[in-house]
Amino acid sequence: MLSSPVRHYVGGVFDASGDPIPLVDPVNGRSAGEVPSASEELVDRAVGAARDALRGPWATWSPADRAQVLHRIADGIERRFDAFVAAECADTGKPHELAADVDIPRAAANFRNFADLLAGRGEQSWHTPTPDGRGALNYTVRKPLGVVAVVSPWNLPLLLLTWKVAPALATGNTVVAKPSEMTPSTACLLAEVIAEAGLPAGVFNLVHGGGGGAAGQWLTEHPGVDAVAFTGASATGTTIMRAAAARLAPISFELGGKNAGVVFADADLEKAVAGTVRSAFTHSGQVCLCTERLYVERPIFEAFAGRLVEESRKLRGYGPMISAAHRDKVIGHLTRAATDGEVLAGGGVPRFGDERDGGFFVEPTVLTGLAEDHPAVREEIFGPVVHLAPFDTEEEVLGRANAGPYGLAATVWTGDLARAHRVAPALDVGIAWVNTWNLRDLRTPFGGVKASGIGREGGDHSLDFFSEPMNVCVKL
Ligand code: NAD
Ligand code: 6OD
Repeated sequence: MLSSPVRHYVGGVFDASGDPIPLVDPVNGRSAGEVPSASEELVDRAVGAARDALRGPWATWSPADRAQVLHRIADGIERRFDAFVAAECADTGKPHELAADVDIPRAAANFRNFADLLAGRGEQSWHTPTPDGRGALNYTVRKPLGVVAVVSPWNLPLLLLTWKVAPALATGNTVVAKPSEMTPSTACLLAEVIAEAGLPAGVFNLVHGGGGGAAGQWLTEHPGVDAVAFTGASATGTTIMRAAAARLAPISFELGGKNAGVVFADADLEKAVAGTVRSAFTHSGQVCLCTERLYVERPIFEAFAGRLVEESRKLRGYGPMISAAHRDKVIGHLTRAATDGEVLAGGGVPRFGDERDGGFFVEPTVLTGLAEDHPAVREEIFGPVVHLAPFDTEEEVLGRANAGPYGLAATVWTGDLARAHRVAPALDVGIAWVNTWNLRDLRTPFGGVKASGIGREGGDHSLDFFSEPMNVCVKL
């Protein structure tokens, strides 16, 4: 929970101006305060503050100085750990252990990871022969892009915001961040931590508000913004890309998915079931990496489906959808799926007999029997829903898994090592997990193909995106 109202942070000053947008507690549907909507003038001021800060003392900070401040920010998050966890749970309704075990530790780890990586980054040089025999020395320096806009979604609010803010600061940029209007609180706490960590005023700025026709649009269209790092829906990516194209600003996009899983008959059935419970139902399916369609080799289809249904019915303590509108969208998919196919488990709104009946919950749901072009099999649902289908051959399942507009992540469950190495790289995705799901090493490339994203984040990929190499050639 926040001890003060949700505030913007511009040029080193906190500010709660702007028309209020109501916040709703997704657990019970009750009012949960409000978030101020930044005016266009405030967004302009935030970009101006970020531009000014590029010419201030920040420009003289060495990579080691920047690494130190990133560690101080991580320390600050850890010091106020409980407040961050409470704020993330209040905004999203997610279970306490999810925020405490994943979101908030990962936010601190994001800062430490990029601080540590800075220490290992070198510059390249070449000795170049010249006709006079004396040669030339070429060397590259990496420069920040300038003012970076970071626009982030509601599902993993602090994790995804810091995943971009940390490398942007590590490479010497200044930042204007805009979190989702539904989940502003941890970003606000982060601004407090950043202020305490001693970053010069204007290096990190935070504005709140909506997307189209509001802060998100004004920020991404702003001529003073040099690059846009965005995580969110693919359709929003198209809009932002158009805005960035007008001034040829670089973009980094992490977008939607319709992730497939493949379970071969030689897999360890119990591990595949347990892994699928995690991959389909973590955060009630509101993680971009969640498995929404699962192909199971025919000889084990019935056994696998039976066990998955059993385990999904045992799930307790799961969180709600982020909003009534999102719950209604998910339920709309389930209603249509029930007519066109079969609901093996869940399929509706649970009844708890307590305040949660006013919230936005959906039962963990297992579907089967839908055609590959059915909306519930083709479109991103972003809820606790997985569709099971049998398959017969490796070639066939690769064709089905690789169909459709998205290509973010996939899982493969098999006991055959050669098959694992054959199938995983043949999947049309940015990230494939074999016999696990969402096991992360922050140095590895993260991102999607097709409508799931543009560019890669993680490790050097992020540091490369947020900086530009420049070559200096010195005649000797
Ligand atoms: P969204 O695209 O609606 O919103 C994301 C952010 O963009 C919010 O801050 C929003 O205010 C802003 N925004 C919306 N319209 C805008 C516009 N016209 N101009 C500028 N900014 C705008 O997405 P969401 O509903 O918050 O998040 C869910 C989506 O995000 C899902 O599709 C999910 O798959 C995707 N996602 C992807 C990843 C990934 O790593 N690939 C991670 C998390 C979420
Ligand atoms: O783990 C990550 O780095 C990451 N970007 C996760 C994204 C999850 C999407 O909801």
